[in-house]
Amino acid sequence: MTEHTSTVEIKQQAKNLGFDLVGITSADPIDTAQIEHFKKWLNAGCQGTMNWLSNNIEKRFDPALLLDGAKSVICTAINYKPPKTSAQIASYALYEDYHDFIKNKLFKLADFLKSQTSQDIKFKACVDSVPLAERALAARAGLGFIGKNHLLTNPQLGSFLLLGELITTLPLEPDEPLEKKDYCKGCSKCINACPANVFGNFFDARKCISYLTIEHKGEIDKELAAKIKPHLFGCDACILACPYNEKAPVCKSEDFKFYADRLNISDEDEIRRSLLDTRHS
Ligand code: B12
Repeated sequence: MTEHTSTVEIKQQAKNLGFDLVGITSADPIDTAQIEHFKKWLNAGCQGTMNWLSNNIEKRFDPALLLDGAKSVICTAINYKPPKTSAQIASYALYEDYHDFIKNKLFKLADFLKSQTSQDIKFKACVDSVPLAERALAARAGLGFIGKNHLLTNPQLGSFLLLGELITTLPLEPDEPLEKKDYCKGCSKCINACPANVFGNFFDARKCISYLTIEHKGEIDKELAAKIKPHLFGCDACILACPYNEKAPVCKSEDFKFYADRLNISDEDEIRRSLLDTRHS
């Protein structure tokens, strides 16, 4: 495999493996402005009790600190728009655990790359729990834009997208980000739909129902607690309000197991017991 020649095949292989979107970016650090944004967000305390977000902070901004000699990041996304949504459970949790599901596909993509070259190439597969600025990299790789709801949104596929990255020492031709324009022009539906008013200068995770029902450990403020019902695990309000998701296609993956019975769970303890092991530690 020669430098900058085989990205078409890599992308085809990624599509064959079931990824809906794939794009390539360099392993260079993310923009300084985004690094500053993240640090200010932490300083403002918006991470709440998710203390793990301030660990390994430099790695989060620089893929080469996660993999020695990293040259490229292959960014992927899986469309998980469900056939039906639940008012109680975030849509991603209606499926099998996406971390392992996506990681296995990334490992298969790495095997394909290894089979194409005699070079000794290295990889690191990242899905959610690795300290890496996934949305910033996906935007740089051309997968979509960052919407007002802070979600990586693709103009055709919307924002029911789960991200995964393969960092590699292989040098690859990078893709361009999407054309720079205001993709959310004139629309504030996500901001207005948020039951907890999280959108301001920063995304205030401390108020986010997803944070309160999945990540937060400890007492919940009474005023916030009143806003949580009917949500039991996560919240999709800012996703469901987005017009890009109205016309987006439903998840077409046959191997991403969808648990239709979770649409009908009525017992709070049952749902929390069965889903809480998917949260970060
Ligand atoms: C912590 C976390 C949370 C927290 C905090 C959310 C938040 N907005 O920060 C909580 C628990 C609340 C949460 C909730 C959800 N999460 Co979450 N979460 C993460 C995690 C682990 C880190 C996010 C982070 O760095 N936050 C810090 C803030 C400062 O980051 P930020 O606002 O995104 O800003 C960064 C970039 O977007 C960029 N940036 C900012 N502005 C702009 C503007 C432009 C133009 C550009 C190019 C870049 C850019 O710079 C910043 C620095 O990196 C990521 C996985 C990962 N490793 O990245 C998943 C992740 C963001 N979550 C994900 C999901 C699916 C969700 C939920 C939809 C789950 C649910 N239904 O309950 C909600 C959505 C909430 C929302 N609207 O953001 C997906 C999002 C996929 C997507 N399409 O964007 C991710 C990427 C996991 C994955 N691998 O798929 N999450």
